Amino acid sequence: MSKKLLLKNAHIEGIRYFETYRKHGGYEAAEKALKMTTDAVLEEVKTSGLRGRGGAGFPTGMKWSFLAKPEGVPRHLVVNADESEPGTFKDRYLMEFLPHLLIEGMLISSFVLGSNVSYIYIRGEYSWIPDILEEAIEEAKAAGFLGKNILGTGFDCEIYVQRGAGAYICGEETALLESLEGKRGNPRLKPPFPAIKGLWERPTVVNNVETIAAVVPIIDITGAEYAKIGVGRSTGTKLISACGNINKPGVYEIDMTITVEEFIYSDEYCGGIPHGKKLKACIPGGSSVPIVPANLLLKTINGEPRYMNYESLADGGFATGTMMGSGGFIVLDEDQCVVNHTMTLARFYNHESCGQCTPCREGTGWMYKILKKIEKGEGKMADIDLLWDIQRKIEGNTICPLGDAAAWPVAAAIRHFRDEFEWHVNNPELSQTQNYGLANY
Ligand code: L3W
Repeated sequence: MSKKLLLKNAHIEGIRYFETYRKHGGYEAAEKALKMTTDAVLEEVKTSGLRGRGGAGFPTGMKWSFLAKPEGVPRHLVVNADESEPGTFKDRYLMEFLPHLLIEGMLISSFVLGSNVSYIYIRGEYSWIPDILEEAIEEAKAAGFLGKNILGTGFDCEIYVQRGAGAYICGEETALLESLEGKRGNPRLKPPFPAIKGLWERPTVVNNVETIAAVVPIIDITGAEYAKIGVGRSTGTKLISACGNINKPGVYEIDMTITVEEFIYSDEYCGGIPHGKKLKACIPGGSSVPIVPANLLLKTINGEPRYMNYESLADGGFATGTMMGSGGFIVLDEDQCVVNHTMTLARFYNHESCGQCTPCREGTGWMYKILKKIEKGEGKMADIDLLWDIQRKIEGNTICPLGDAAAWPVAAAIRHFRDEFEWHVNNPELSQTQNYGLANY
């Protein structure tokens, strides 16, 4: 059974409220941290090996140590709660059920970073959550854990919640900052990174909700103990939002030593595939990461079991591996059609492209049109090669990773499931009424 650090108290009735949260040890990590020096707390986070939980897996302690500290310039912590990646819904769970865990993590992180004004930027579609967060902020303030001179340390901190307006691109950190400044959410060129020039050109750390929440158990049990959980550079626990063709969709906290097979089939997690169907493929890290067929999902190319961690999921590179990403675990059974699935994603990325970069603006629409044609049985073999060519010309040629995110699912689908694309081309009549999965198993 995986160790629980973030969700250990999630089942307690009323844990959303300050009084109950406090009764179960809430804000004790903040009390401990605010008695330490900021350098000592930073050291704990570095020792923990915590990596960004939003998708990139960048070491959190290293990001914090990059924060510029020019004299007299305010610095900010911005929590990225714009969770819009298809298949990803773990931050929603944390904010809805454990808002004080996020607020406490923000207090500790703001203290280390010297941020007196910190923000939560939340996707507009999570329309009911800002009220929950604002209520928690008010409660924390009333108890002296936010506001002026917190716990008599002389440290001041305010937290504000800002709602987005429904654009996926605003989950990209620089687009998020543009939006937070009141502008259209177009990504900025990096460098300079936000740690140097972020919100209103001030040094800013942008971290995912789960990353900041994880700071609480790190301080609680110490960075060294946190680093003992998991394996290699995949330390601590990770939230996985599991969906698709599984018996028990939901949010699971795993330590990163379990195998993919155990995660899909064990009753503790996904509980297997409904109606005894066969596993066809999985996208383990949210829609942006490459789809992997069952044979490469359960085992690596060397025949080793594949584990639910950053390194094992990526083993073999894009040719045979995938990515941990945001932990949005999407399972496809034998009845699903990869062409149809890829087309749906292509439509999403085309709709969400901000339009700044030509390869993404034009390429995502072009890919969607070709995929639609193939899926309807109106495609030619040459269209499959054209699709491959277009995705290659998008990848790496855009300001932000949305271009890559649109290209990778197409590349992986063609690489691993070319036979399905060819089936649609070779069976135009069947394509109009059936999908590949149902017709071939
Ligand atoms: C200072 C340097 N800071 C890097 C910082 C940088 C950022 C972090 C990671 O994309 C991925 C994307 C999606 N000095 C620095 C530095 N940093 N070098 O480190 O940076 P980067 O560029 O590797 O990634 P990113 O731009 O943050 C995120 C993938 O995640 N993804 C996304 C899922 C989306 C959600 C969602 O909707 N919530 O989870 C899923 O896989 O494709 O590749 O902070 O500033 N020298």
